Amino acid sequence: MADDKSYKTERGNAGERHQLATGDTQAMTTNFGVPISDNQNSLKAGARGPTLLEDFVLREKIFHFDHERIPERIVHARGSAAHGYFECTDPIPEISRASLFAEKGKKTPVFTRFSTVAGGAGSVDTPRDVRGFAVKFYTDEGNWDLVGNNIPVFFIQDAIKFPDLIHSVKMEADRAYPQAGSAHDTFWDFVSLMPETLHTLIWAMSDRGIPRSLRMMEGFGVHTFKLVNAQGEEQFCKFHWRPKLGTQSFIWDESAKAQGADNDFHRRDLWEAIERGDYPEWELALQIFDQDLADSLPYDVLDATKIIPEEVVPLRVVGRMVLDRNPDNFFAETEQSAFLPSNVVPGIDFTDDPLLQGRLFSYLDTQKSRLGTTNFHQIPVNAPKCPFANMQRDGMMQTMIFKGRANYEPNSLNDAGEDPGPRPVEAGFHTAEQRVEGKKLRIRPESFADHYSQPRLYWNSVTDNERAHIASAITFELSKVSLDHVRERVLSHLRVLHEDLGRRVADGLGIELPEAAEPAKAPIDLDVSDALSIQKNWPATLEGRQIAILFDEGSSKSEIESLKSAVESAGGTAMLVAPKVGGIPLDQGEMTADGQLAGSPSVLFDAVALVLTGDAAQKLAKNSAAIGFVSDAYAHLKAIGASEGAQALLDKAGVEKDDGVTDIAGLLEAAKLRYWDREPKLRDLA
Ligand code: HDE
Repeated sequence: MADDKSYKTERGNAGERHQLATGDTQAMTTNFGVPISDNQNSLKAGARGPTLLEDFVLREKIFHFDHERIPERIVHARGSAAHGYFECTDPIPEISRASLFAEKGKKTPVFTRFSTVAGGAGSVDTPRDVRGFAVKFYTDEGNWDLVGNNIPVFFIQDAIKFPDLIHSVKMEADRAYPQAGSAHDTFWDFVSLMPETLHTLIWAMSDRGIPRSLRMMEGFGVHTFKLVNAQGEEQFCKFHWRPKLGTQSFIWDESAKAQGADNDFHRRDLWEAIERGDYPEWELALQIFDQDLADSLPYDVLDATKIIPEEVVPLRVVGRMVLDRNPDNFFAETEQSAFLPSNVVPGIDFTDDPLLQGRLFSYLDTQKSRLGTTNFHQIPVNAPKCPFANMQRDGMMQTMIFKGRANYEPNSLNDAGEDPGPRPVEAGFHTAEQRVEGKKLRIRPESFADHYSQPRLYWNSVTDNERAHIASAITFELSKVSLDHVRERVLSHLRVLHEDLGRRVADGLGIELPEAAEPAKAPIDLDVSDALSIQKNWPATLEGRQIAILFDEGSSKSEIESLKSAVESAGGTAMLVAPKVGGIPLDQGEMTADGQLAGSPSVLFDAVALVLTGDAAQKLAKNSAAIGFVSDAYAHLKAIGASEGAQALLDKAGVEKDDGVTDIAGLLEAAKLRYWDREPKLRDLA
């Protein structure tokens, strides 16, 4: 066989060549700017011969590819982010001199990343987990990173326990499963040995652990921080993000099925909302209080396992965050973004919360192993948008070219007419003054000892249905635990938290309720806080909701079109679903669908409409995807609006009439809610 013959495809075996001049910005080049003439074939000795080491085009391309991945975050590896702005709506210069709070209407750019905690970067979006809620404010006095979660408390009180907590929840060390889930021995072993985890645990086991959308989650700074004004006066502060769309959640079966239907459910939802101009929005609200108030509370404000109920210290809304731009490049921006709780600006300061103090070290440190260089602050997403200058020099991947000799401070090079470089300024960051004295001790303060009162407060504050979800979630997770003594120890704590919870989980598992644990400090009953419940505060709105309209041959075109436009004018989105996506003949003309029935199950939507003729419904009553579409919508407590013809499908799916099951006209109202009362008819809850 001749070794210099090549075959010709339509475009030629060298792929498409463009008539571009060398140096044109569209010309493909190597990383060093050498124009590339052929991006299809490596350089060989003869057409079928060995590839030559000399091929710098091939070697550079493969070399770069081989090193494309960087270590994923040890926690919060899976995340999605967007750009936007913070707008101050109620300035608070008397409380904080932070520039973003200075004037009404002032806008500060932000980059916000949401994440799950336990799963790897390629894991799914909807497991039961805490969600990260990290906001980088590019203020004009430097970057402030508010690195929070969607749950206002944390599992542990002291940073020294963090590696243990995370080791226990991540996939088990020998078998490398489960991925992205807490329903396994090691996690429950750890939490049962550390009752301080109980408060966050009950939040995570509630519907807070399965948010419907990243756009429908609250966010919390978790720790108590300090705000400092220009006179140096300080107050304590807890930060809250409140979603404009209200806090909404899945129910467990739905979130588990959403995972199968769409791994990227939350990521896609965020991306698409921003692309269609439906910008997610949150209010920033502050709980501001002083030392006297802190001293009056029956818990310690430095303990990150405690909230201060809104009823005790009300929220003051100071601004809003709008996310209005998707990243241009996931890796460059979302993956390389580095959030550091140690990034504070003048006007914001830390407290002695021992969890926060540990975080101040960890986040800077982790960037070196993740991004590989101390110069990670020069990556565009991490760089401040205000000028920055100091005497730090060199290091791997240095991109800044410093001029002159001034790389130390103080210097007197200006006396010789040279540029002396940056100097510290009086208006710079001053740490809030605080008297510190005491013995060096490796202990927990006694004021951190009560681990049961606040989880009991949570249990007492939510609705009956939410309580049933909590008890069922714990029952489910413990059913996956294989070690009897671990289950028993969990139950012994749940009994102290609330006898009812312990009993319901024991019943759900079918095991005896063990002796109650002996708390270090006896719990007290705190006043119920309605703000803690999702269901008590569920917004009756179509805004942000996705409605599926299932149709088939012969469906009424006008009914579909008028429903779609009514949903959209109420701020929702409507997606057309049919057995086939191509043109489907209707009563008049034809229509294409946005999604095929088998690939668009109802878990992807908040409510469903069935615009079907009697014949179509008869046919679909024999189609498992159609039956599942309806029976899942019903089981997930969603509104179902059905045309008269759809009855055969409703019957087959076992749908019984209730407030959430209406005709098409009634759906617009019904779709604003979920039907919690339906649930006890459908499944056994603990
Ligand atoms: Fe984190 N955490 N964390 N964490 N955390 C990280 O930093 C850590 C804690 C949170 O979207 C890591 O850059 C310690 C509380 C979010 O990039 C790491 C302790 C809260 C994100 C780290 C905590 C959080 C992280 C991994 C106990 C809520 C994702 C990658 C002392 C207030 C940020 C990274 C993003 C990420 C350490 C506890 C929230 C390893 C040691 C409490 C939202 O540095």
